[in-house]
Amino acid sequence: MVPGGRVGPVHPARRFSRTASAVAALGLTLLGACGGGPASPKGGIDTNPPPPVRPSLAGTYRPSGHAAAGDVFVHLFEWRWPDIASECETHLGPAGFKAVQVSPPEEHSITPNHDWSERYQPVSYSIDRSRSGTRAEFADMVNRCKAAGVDIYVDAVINHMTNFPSPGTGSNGTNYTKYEYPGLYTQADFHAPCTVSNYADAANVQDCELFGLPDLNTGSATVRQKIADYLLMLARLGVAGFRIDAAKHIQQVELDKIISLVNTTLTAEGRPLPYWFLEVSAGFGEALHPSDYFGEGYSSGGAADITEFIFKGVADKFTQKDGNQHLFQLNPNGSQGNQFSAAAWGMMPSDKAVVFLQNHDTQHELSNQCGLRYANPQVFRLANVWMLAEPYGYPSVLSSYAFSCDQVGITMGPPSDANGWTLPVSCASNLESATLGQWVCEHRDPYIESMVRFRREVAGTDINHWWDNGRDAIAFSRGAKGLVAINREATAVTATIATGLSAGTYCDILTGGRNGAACSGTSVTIDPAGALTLTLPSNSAIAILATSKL
Ligand SMILES: [Ca+2]
Repeated sequence: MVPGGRVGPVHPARRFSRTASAVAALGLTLLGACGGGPASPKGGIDTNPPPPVRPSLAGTYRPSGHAAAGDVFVHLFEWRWPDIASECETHLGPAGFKAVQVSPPEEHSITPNHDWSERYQPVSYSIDRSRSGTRAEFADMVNRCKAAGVDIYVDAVINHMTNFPSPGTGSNGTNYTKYEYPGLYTQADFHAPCTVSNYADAANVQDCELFGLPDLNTGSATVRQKIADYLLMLARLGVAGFRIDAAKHIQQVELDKIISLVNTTLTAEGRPLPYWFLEVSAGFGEALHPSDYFGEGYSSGGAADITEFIFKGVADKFTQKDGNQHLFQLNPNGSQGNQFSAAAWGMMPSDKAVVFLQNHDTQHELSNQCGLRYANPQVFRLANVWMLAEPYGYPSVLSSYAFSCDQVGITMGPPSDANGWTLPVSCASNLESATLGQWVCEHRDPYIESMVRFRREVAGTDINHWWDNGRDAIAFSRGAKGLVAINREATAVTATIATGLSAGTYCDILTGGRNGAACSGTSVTIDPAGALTLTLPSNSAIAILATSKL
C-alpha cells in the first residue's frame, strides 16, 4: 500500500479491464437512447449534439514483411542491458530470433515497492540511468545484439508522463511533479486534466488521462518534436524498432505526424527506417479500432504493425476453457465456429498483426488468472508450438520472471536489490523449476527456441494436410517444408496422417533434431505414399522439417 490508500501506482497494465468499462458505458448510452421508445431518426429533433469531428487517417499501409519472413521476436521483460547483450550472443542470435523488445529505457519514476509499472511512468527522455542500466550499457547492447543478428525494439512510452509519486525523483535524479518536468515539459504541454472513462468517445480516450497519468498534448508541434527527438536519439544509437505503448490513447493523425518526423529525418540522414508496432486493442462498442491506425507511417515511407489481442484467445483452446474449447477448432478451414482465420475471429490481416499468447500486460491480469503462462508448463509449451507453427502474424514471445498471480504478486517488480535496482539475470533451468522471484526465461525452453527456426524455414507456405481427431489432437504440414503434431488429450493418440513431406526418416526438432547421421531425440518415418503413422503421448508434440530429415 502507498500513502493515500491506493494500491500501487496506476498503470496501463490495468487497461484491459477497461473493455468492460467501455461496454458498461455503451450500455448506459443505449439504455438512454431506447428509454423514450423506438429509436428513429424520423420526425424527431436530435437533442444530442454531433460529436466534434476528429481527423482520421487513411487506412492504406505497406506490410512490414515480418509475417511473410517467418520472423519471431522476444520481449525480455525488465532485463538489464548487459544481460540482453549476452543473451543475443549466446541464445537469441543462434536460435534465429529477429529482435528483442526491451523495457522502456527512459528515466522513470521510483515507487516505494519498485513494482514493474515504474518503467511506464516517464520522468525524462534521458537513458542515462534506468533500472535496466546506463546509457553506455544500452549502446553496447544495441551494438552487440546487432552483431549477433538481433535487432532491438524499444518500448516507447510517449502518451503520458508520471502521476506517482508526485513530487518525486526519477531514476536518473530528476526532480519532477505530475505536470512539471525540468527542461522537458511544463503544464502547458499537457491536455487539460480529465479522466479516460468512456471508450465510446474518441476524444475522451485520446485526450484525457489514462489512469490519472498526465496526458501529453500531442496536438502541439513542440510536444511532437520532443517525442520525435527522443525516438531519433534511440534510432541513431541503432535501435531498429519501436513499440508505441498506449497508441490508442494518442490521436491517430498526431501519432502519424510523430512517426513522420522520425521517418523523414532518418531518411534525410541516410539511415534505415525503424519498424513500428502499435499497442491498439479492439473492444466492443469502442470509438477507436485497430483499423483506425492502419495507415500510421505510410505517408513517410514506413510500416507499422499493430498488436492483435484477439489472438490470445488461442490459449483458451489449449486450456480447454469451459470444457467446450478444443484444438480441432484451430483448423483454418474448419466449419463455422470451429475455424481459426482472420475472418472467423475478426482479426486484422496477417501482414498487419503482432501476435502473442501473453504480453506483459495480459500476464498480470488478475481477472484472467494471469492467462496461460509458465506456471502451466506443458500446456504453455504446446500453445507456443502451435503459435510458431501456423503462419498468422508476427509472433512475440514474452520472457519474464516468476510471480504469484494475486493482488500483490501482479505488481511485483523484477528480481532487485534493496534499492530497487534490477539484479543480473540467472535463468531457471526449466519452466517447471522456476520459483517466485526467479527469471523464468521462457524463450530458452527447447520447444519454443526450436520453433523459431521452424517458422523461418517454412515461411511462404500455407497449412495443408490438416488432421484432427475431432477434439484435442491435431497435425498439419507447412507446404513440403515442415509438419507439426500436437496431442493435448489426456491419453496417448495413435493415427496415420497424410503429409506434404517426402518419404524418409525425420528427427523431431523439439527433442534435439538431427545430429549428423542420427537424431538426438525422437524420430518418425514418412512412408512412400507420404503418410505418417505416429503415437503421441498425452500433452506432447513433435515438429519436423525437410532439413531435419536423415
Ligand atoms: Ca493521449
